[in-house]
Amino acid sequence: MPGFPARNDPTAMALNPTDLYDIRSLLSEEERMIQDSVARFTDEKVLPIIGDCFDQGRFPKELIPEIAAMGLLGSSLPEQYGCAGLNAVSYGLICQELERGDSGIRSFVSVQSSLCMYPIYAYGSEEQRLRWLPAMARGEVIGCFGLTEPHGGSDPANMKTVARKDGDDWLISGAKMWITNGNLADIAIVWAQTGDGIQGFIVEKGMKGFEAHEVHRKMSLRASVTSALYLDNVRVPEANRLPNVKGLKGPLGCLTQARYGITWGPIGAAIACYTSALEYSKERVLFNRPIAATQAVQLKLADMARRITLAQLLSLQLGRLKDAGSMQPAQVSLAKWNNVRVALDIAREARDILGGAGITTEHPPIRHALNLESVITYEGTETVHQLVIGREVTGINAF
Ligand code: TGC
Ligand code: FAD
Repeated sequence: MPGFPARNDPTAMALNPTDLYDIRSLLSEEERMIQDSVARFTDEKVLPIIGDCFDQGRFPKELIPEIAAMGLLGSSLPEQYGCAGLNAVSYGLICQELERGDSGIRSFVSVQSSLCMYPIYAYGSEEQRLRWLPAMARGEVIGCFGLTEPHGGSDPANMKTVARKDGDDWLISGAKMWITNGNLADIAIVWAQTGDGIQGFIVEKGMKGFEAHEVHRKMSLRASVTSALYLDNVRVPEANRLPNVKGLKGPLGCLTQARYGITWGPIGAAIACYTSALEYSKERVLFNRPIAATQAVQLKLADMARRITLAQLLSLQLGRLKDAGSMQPAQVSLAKWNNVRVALDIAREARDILGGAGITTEHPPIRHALNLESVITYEGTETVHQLVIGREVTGINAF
């Protein structure tokens, strides 16, 4: 900074402000390549339009073909279903780089990949996999996931949606609320009570009695489609029931996949906010010095860098555990809780460093802060994840 003393030791190699621990060196060459290509996509295709999309309340669906062509839909599923067969760390890096653009873009990919393609892959018949997965990987069929209901999402065991057997078919009735991609989707994975536990069904757009209504007036995730789903005696053939799972562990198993990705995504949002505040603070001159030269602002920036570094290490270790096949749901809960909280706090602090300029979508922090208000609620609220950890360490269920 001209006119201001720099580091004490000018010969020391400068660290990368967004990767103080050189965590990138822990990635394989393939993982780095994937991160770089998604980062380029975010820089070139997402960032130039996303502020306007957020202002207009519009999901940029024109990006879907390129997202699909890059192999980002169902990226961890096997190549025999038209997917990229990447490891868990690569999926995490994809989420991180997409959410550096906007949580809405990462949400779209999370839902398609972890909440729709994953259950078809993990719980579906071979016929269902072959019918849906390749087309979903190509982005030609879009999915959504209906678990939450209007009376309370934290306790899905208490769902009211029912599926009754009627000859060779099922009749499904109920309502689902806050469903990402709802009005975009060609199919919905709908979870319903049956006489034999909770089961999953592939409900297709156009089936009689099935409607999606978009949620308006959102102040968060404005560049994402959120809907209510209504099912009034929708006739669904037995061929659309996911045959290989029964009980709440079905939907919760999908959530573990999606929550894993969500531990990474908000790191991207946090990096975007921190970088924005860092750059702004070096330019903004008050009381005859850049605000970056004040101790108060440096404390905030240093704390952001610390928290981002810890979140990165947490997700990377989680990813390595997942790739080794030993990741536990409670470990995912801890990282989802920590990393979303870190990102939300960083977004709010970055917004503050930008002063009045921080309240417009010309700069990313307010958009990320508003988005992260959803991210901290969906896929299990912060409280739910805290109680999962509480249950894990005490052995007592406090829900
Ligand atoms: P509980 O008795 O704990 O478990 C019932 C069965 O499920 C198994 N299980 C899990 N399996 C896989 N992954 C997990 N995370 C699991 N957690 C539990 C468990 O072993 C048991 O299996 P079994 O064989 O013994 O029957 O169930 P509970 O009723 O006590 O509930 C626990 C609680 C509160 C943690 C759970 O209900 C919960 O996670 N609630 C939050 C619901 C939630 O997260 N909803 C998210 C909806 S989808 C969404 O938000 C998408 S946003 C996407 C986007 O836009 O990016
Ligand atoms: P509630 O469950 O009613 O919770 C209200 C409050 O009570 C929260 O603060 C909660 O932490 C607290 N609480 C709950 N239990 C306890 C307890 N035992 N002790 C103390 N406090 C407690 N769902 C889907 O199925 N599919 C989707 O695609 C999807 N996308 C979403 C997109 C957006 C933008 C949003 C906002 C939500 C989405 N959801 C989706 C729903 C989301 O998962 C739920 O909002 C979430 O699970 C919480 O449910 P709820 O909103 O009904 O809140």
